[in-house]
Parts: sequence; C-alpha cells; structure tokens
Amino acid sequence: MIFEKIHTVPTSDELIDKAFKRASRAKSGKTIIGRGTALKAEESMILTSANVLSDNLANIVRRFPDFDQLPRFYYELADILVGIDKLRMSLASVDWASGKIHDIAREHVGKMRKTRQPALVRKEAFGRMASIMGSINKNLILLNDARNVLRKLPEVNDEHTIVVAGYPNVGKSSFVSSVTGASPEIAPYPFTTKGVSIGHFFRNDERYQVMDTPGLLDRAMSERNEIELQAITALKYLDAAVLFIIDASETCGYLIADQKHMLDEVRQHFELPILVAANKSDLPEFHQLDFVDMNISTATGDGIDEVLDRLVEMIRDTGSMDNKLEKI
Ligand SMILES: Nc1nc2c(ncn2[C@@H]2O[C@H](COP(=O)(O)OP(=O)(O)O)[C@@H](O)[C@H]2O)c(=O)[nH]1
Ligand SMILES: [Mg+2]
Repeated sequence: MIFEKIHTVPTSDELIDKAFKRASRAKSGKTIIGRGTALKAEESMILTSANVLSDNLANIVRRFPDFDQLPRFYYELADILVGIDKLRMSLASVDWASGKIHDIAREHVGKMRKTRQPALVRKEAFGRMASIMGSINKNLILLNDARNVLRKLPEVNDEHTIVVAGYPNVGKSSFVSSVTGASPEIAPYPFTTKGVSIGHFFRNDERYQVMDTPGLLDRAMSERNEIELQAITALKYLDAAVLFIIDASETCGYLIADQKHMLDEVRQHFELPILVAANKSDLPEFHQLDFVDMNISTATGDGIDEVLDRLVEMIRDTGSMDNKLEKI
C-alpha cells in the first residue's frame, strides 16, 4: 500500500529525549581521564544529539511519498483528507529543521574549541536545538495525524476497474459476488461507513477489479456535501467504467424515475463510460426500460456474461492505462 511506509511520526519531545539520552551515552563512552577528554566528550554530545535529530527528521520526510508521483486517484483522496499543501509545508519545515540542527552543531563545535567551558557551549547548543524542535512540533503532529489518515486509504490497485453504482437493494453486492466468486475484500474509503468492497475477475487473461461503493454512489448527488462529492469525484481518476444498476422491478423500494434521476447525475458528474443494466429480470414486476443498455438477473445469471464483455470493451476503448494513470 502506497502509504504503508510512513511510520509513526514522533513528537519533538520524544525526539529530543532520544537524542539527549544518546548524547549522554556518547559522553560516558568518552570519559577516559586525560587532557582534552572533557572537550571531546562535550563535542561528541553535540554531534551525537544533532545526528540523531537530524537523521530522524530526514527519515520522516523521506518516508512520505512524493505527492507528484502519486496516481491521481490517491492524490485527490489525500488532498481531500489532509490537504496536500499543508502536508508539503510541514514536510518542508521538518526538512529545514533537519539542516538547521546540523548548522547549530557545527557552529557550536567550532565555538567550543575556543572556550575553556565546553559544557556551557554544549548546553547552549542543546538549547538551540530544543528550540528548533519546539518550533516544528506542530508540523510533526500534523504529519502524524496525516499518516494515520492516509494509512487507511483503500487498497485500490492501478488496474482496470468496474465501479458499481445504483440505489440500495438494486443488486450491486449480488452482482459483485456473482462475478468475483468469493466474498470481496472490504477496504475503508473516506466518508463512507461501510467502505468499498473490492473483488476481482479475469477476462482474456487480464485481471479486473470490481468495486462496490455502498454509501458513495447509492443516492442522489444533490444530497451530498462538498467533501463527499470530492470523495466520489476521485473515482473518476481510476481506469474505470461504471456499471449503473437499475432495479427495474422497483422491489428495492425506489421508483424507476428516481433511479433514472440518479443515473443522470452520475452521468453529469463523471467522464467515465457508463453501462446501464436493468436487474431482476427474473421477477414478474420487471419493466422493460428504453434507457437501459442491458437486462440482467444476478439471481439466475442471465445477461451477466454479456455485461462483463461489454464493460471490458468499454474500458479497453477508453484508452491506455498510462493515459488514465497520468501523474500530475
Ligand atoms: N429476484 C431477484 N432478486 C435479486 C436480484 N439481485 C439481487 N436481488 C435481491 O435484492 C436484494 C438486494 O440485493 P443486494 O445485492 O444486497 O443490493 P445492493 O444493496 O445494491 O448491494 C437482495 O435480497 C437480493 O437477493 C435478482 O436478479 N433477482
Ligand atoms: Mg450492497
């Protein structure tokens, strides 16, 4: 997973504590009696603590992904969830602090050689380093919060995807399990309680990912707030086609007119190709509808193969993967 590499981001206090502890160990390693050992010991305290701080900060920055290299889908979600600009600024501050601490160490080691009281200079260096660390604590906290959020992003592979949409109880989950066999994996998704469920199937030796989106593409867009809309919009950056399922028997409890309305909204909202399937063709209440592309029954399996063939064609026709996975 893209954000897995990011470890817990420590606070300033935790880092200072670690650095100063290591520094005192470095000092005790150097207390052999003799001329110049006091100086050496104080010097190694400064250098050790500066290295610990500086390296830890640099590692924090390094473990965050390069946002410019993220697939667009993840970039959009990360931006909605934590704000990429804020993240970039915090990373820049941490990077700055990492360099600054090195400068302080160098400066004070030089100063120490010209003084008879190296311990005082070392204390001064510690004070400056602690103050730099204090100034970036808010950034470290922001990065840790971001890390905790980003880790929960769904594991959506950069592969051909079919996004299943439609009102509740139209048969979305039934469709996903009938085409993917085993029970799908559930991946958390921003602003949904149920997450997205993801299964796979193969067609002509190629793997396709089927994604059910309970809570996302299952009610009117007009009921959505801005952030939910963005979370939905991120889907359009997948290499995907949408399967919009209509319950043409209306046994789901939603009128065909309302379902068609949502279909129109989804059409307006996405540039992705959309296939419209009328489900529950096995039921006597089933209506033949002129605005759908195909009739299916997930209960009997009627029409399912044809739907998959058509979706695979649509994805192929929308161009190459590279096109859709364009980096920003
Ligand atoms: N008769 C019939 N019932 C179906 C069909 N597809 C789904 N259902 C039923 O419709 C209900 C809702 O299905 P589900 O897949 O959970 O819908 P979702 O909420 O869109 O995921 C369930 O009771 C299914 O058994 C179908 O093709 N025919
Ligand atoms: Mg469902």
